[in-house]
Amino acid sequence: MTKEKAQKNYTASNINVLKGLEAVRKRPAMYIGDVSSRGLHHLVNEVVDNSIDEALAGYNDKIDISINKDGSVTVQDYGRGIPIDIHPEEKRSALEVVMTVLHAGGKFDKDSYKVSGGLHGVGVSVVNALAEWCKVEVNRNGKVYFQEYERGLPKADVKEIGKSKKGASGTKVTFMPDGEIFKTTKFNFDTLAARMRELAYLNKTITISIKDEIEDEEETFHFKGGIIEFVRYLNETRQPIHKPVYIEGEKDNVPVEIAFEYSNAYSDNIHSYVNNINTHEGGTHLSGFKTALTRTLNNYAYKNKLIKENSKITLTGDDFREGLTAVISIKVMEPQFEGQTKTKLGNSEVKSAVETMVNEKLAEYLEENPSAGKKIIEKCIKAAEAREAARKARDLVRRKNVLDSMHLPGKLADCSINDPEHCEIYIVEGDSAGGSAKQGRDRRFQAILPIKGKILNVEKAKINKVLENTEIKTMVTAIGAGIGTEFNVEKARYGKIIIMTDADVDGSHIRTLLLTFIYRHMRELVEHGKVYIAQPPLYKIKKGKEEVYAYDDDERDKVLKRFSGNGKADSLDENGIPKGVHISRYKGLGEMNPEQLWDTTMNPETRTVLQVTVESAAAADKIFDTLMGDAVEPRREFIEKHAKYANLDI
Ligand code: 28F
Repeated sequence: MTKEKAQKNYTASNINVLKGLEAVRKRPAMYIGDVSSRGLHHLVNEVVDNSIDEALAGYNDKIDISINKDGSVTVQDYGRGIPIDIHPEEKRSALEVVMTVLHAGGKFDKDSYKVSGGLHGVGVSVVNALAEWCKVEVNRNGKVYFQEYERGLPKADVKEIGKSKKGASGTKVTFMPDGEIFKTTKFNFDTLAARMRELAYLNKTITISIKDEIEDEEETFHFKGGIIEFVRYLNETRQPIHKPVYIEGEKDNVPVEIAFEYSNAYSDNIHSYVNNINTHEGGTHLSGFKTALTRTLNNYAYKNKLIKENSKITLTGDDFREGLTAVISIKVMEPQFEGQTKTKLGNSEVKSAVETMVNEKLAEYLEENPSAGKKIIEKCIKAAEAREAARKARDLVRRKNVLDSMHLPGKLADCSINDPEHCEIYIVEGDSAGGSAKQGRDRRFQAILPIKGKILNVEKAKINKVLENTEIKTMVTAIGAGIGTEFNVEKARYGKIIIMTDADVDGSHIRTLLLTFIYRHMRELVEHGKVYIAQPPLYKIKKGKEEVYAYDDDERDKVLKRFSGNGKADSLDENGIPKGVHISRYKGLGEMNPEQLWDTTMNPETRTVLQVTVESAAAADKIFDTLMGDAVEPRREFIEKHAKYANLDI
């Protein structure tokens, strides 16, 4: 290449970098999903994915993450370090290319270097573009290299800044998320830690440490047993009926790893992953697994006469999954993600790969472990019997028209318009709060359903008991989309289901019960983002004619500060409250009159509602199990750890 031509290329790639940066900063959501807290945390995952890839390539077994005092985040690995040599076409360091060129991964990626990769799999240059500043340090060839960027643009060329410690190599990236882009730039330790725990389970060779220099928290994750330990962890609150089954192998270029265990629970709990990404919506790998499970267990049951030839019972796929906790983790070179949230695997060749492998290895396992096999089949037969009993119970109630939305419950104050997209239902705890809500609402599009106290804990009840429960029947009828396997989200009579309970411990318990019910029996509502938690204020602060509501202690303190003329000491009373200021604490929704309830909690123009997401179904499921299951110890630990929030953040 002549010098002139190289020069030209260099300019051309500079222009491409600028164009790329502009595109990312103009439409960040296109690259990272959104600019809320979720998108913010996605930045860290994106960087960590690079370190995971380096681990999967066999060169890294440790990742350190820290939330720094200034609010920035550092991710460090001990892999080979990003190459720093000059890229012949681009005429600049490969490091600079990786950090600034969109989809640089793909450029080098002939041998598919990248296996891991976030949901959006966009690469670290996107993180760089959305960072106020970013610094990268590479240990390689015994030297330390450094480059720094502002909003994605290098401040100078890559430079050598010293010698590595003996034998040290790796990559360290520190970035400050850009406040001009993100609605919030505060990282949450628990959110990051949950993902790191999951990654550590899925990649058993890696040790991931995470610390928070602001909140002074620290955790290290390393699981020698990988997804076997993951399954045990998910089943911590249940009673397993056998030791986890582990299947591993590669078929048609698809590495497959599966661990599962049956417990005494009634629901199934299957988590599937492709390239470390949670495929919430399932896909071909999951259907391959399910098909093989049903077929192999069925064959085994008949072959070993565990089901009598003349038995009236036929086992369905659902019966073979009752009480099943499973983790499926596969790697696919070119995954096709489909579905509403792009978390459904579409690659058709994967189904038969997984199916064939599970058929083979599960049959082998059952031959070698007949006592586990027998217990599993007995459990599935019980499930079939219970299903039959539930069907009868359902037929009975249906005949009485109890679950029929033609007969809406008397307690429901329905809205007047008939367009689910624009209608919402408030499920309110207690008749008195229900009364306020009925008077305060906008009756055109807001429906109110008061429910009484603690509803049935569905985690501990069989499906026919669930269906007999009055409060639950009322909810099912009001929402109008059925229940369980017959649930159809398209029939839902409301676009938003908003749970409104008191801001105290009882309220939070009731909220958890309601969420458990919805999560277990109307999960699609959550998956479609239709479930919300109302956020009533905790305080009303009054000074003269001005009345302000505060939704948490921070906000209360800010208002108090403002009311005190920003902290002049002489204007405070003996409790530290500014003179002439009156604070009242709301405990129950019932303490607010209808107008206040509308202003603070129900008016769509001014309220905040928390959307319930299945961001990490594993984490959510864990919380439900911990709070709802039989095991007392984990529940106590959980409550102690989270007591200061006394609510459920999912
Ligand atoms: C804290 C974030 O980004 N770690 C990374 C590597 C290692 C290589 C690499 C990364 C191949 C040719 C571009 C090294 N030596 N942590 C990280 N570690 N990227 S990112 O290569 C990327 C492409 O240039 C690496 C040999 N092959 C690959």
